[in-house]
Amino acid sequence: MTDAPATPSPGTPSPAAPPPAATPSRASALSPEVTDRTSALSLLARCDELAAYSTLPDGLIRRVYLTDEHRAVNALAATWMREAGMTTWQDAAGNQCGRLEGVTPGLPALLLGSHLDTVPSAGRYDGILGVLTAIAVVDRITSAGLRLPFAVEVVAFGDEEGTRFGRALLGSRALAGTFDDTWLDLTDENGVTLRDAYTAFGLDPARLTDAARTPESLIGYLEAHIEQGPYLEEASRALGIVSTIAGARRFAITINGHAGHSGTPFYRRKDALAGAAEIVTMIETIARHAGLIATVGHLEVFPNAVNVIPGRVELSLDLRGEFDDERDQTWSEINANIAAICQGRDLTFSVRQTHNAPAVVCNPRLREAIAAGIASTGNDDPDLLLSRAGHDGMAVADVTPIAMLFIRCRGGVSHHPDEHVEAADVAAATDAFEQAVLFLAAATPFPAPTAP
Ligand code: HGY
Ligand code: MN
Ligand code: MN
Repeated sequence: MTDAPATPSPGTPSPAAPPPAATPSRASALSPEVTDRTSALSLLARCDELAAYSTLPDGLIRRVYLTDEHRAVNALAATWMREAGMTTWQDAAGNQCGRLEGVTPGLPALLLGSHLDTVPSAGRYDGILGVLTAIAVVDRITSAGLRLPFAVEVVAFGDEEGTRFGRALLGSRALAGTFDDTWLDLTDENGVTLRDAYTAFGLDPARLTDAARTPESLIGYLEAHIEQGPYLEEASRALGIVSTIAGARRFAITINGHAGHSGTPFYRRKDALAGAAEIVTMIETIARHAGLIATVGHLEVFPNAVNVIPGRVELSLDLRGEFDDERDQTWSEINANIAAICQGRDLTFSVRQTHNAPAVVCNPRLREAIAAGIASTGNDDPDLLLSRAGHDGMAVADVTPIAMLFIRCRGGVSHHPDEHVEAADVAAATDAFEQAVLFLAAATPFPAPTAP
């Protein structure tokens, strides 16, 4: 599958070709074959094809980092990238990359991308549609014979969801150069370390830094993604622009009580689950009041028997907000209330932070490009939306400016097999994303021709 060096090498500069028109008429320039390959129906068919790579039976989708399914979807994405005129390689962290050179080889790149991994029982568009939209845009640029004043790269990230190792954004952190080597000791549900998983996948955990990009080699990152709303649907709009990606903190919280016989009277109990239940509703109340989002999505009860008082409960907390200081203030309040609830019930507790991603504000210039792209599809005055979901862009923002295009999805439903997008919205998104790239191209000076 790897058919090019891990890092694209700048070739010999060739004389600059004449710059393309700022807004070329794509429709007239594309061959029918490419028009078909980059149509909404083709993109949706590719989503269906990728959905088949899953570890779950009965058509359910679960595809996680550094597995056979990951390898297979990378290979498929690489094939489509090459068909679109890109050279391809899998980077040192297992991200599948493709590159279309600009007017001269070796120019800084505009990255387009999203992720190919999924949560358990996932939909087929979260992340995946963004990768396919990016490939389609490059396909159209290649087919129209355009040479841009920058290279365009597509990155299909291997891990955004963090489903396998409990830590999100591993692929995009590696690309941004912010991968922390202590994460190599993380384990999956079978006790396999991330270090061993890299080795089994054919990657060298000691060479992860090879995946890191430099700010100088990039001009920005654009990502198209289903909205996971339902704000676009409620506003009857197909497309929107992301203002900020909410910052998220995640915690593993353990409540300790005392297990015992279910005949024990209430006044003698230290019931960890009763305390946890109070904590879950307290978290909801505080987060609602603060205007933030909080989710307790994972709960384990020990020993988990019908006639035994729960002696220990482990629960997760995912807390998100637009402003980091508000979110941190809310966490302090939640933490103080956990302490008060535990004290009132004679329980003890411990907290471990498992994830901390600051909120990321999208870059105004790149946002303007997305707005121009949306306007070109006739969807004027698009909504500016806070993304409550996390995205690869959060990590990529550490190395280059980012912006995002949101695509309406039915009912805002995501992380569920019912995830659904309309073909007309996918068509509009592909056109808008293409025009956003061309808008940036028109606004970027061409490199001075190099003397032969
Ligand atoms: O958890 C999230 O927000 C994202 O879907 N990974
Ligand atoms: Mn997701
Ligand atoms: Mn996603």
